[in-house]
Amino acid sequence: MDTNEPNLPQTGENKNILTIVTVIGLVAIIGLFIFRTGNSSNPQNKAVQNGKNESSQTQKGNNSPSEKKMPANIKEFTVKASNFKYDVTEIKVKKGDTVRINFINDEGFHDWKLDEFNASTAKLNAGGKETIEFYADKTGTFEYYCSVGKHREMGMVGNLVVE
Ligand SMILES: [Cu+2]
Repeated sequence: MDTNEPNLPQTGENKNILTIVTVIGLVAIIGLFIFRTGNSSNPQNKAVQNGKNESSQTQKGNNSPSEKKMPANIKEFTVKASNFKYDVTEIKVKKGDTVRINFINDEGFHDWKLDEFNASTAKLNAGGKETIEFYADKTGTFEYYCSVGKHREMGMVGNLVVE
């Protein structure tokens, strides 16, 4: 209805509009003030919320790139080497496990190597230790072995079974 007569030069009406605009402006300013005060009176809530947001973001950051590799399923084994064998010759895990090998060389010069998973320790002297980890992403039976000299042919081997 007002839009039908927008150019009416009635100063009275213009004044009314000005008043209304002023009142709306004041209400908006007061509302903004109350809103701000309300927020700043709860700094703890804000901090907690921020903390929550940050922690959930960090968790997301950890989860998304390696969701399958989450360390929920770390299977840990200690394998000792001597001349010319391992004390553990069968390791069984499930597909999706992260396998951790604590390799200890008790005697001689040996390593622990598993080609299919690109896993290997350094060649260690007696008394040497090394821990390696790899992700068992496929099922099957895979032979781990010592790559020093002819140790593999001499029977310095074992099997990783991924079910
Ligand atoms: Cu060896």
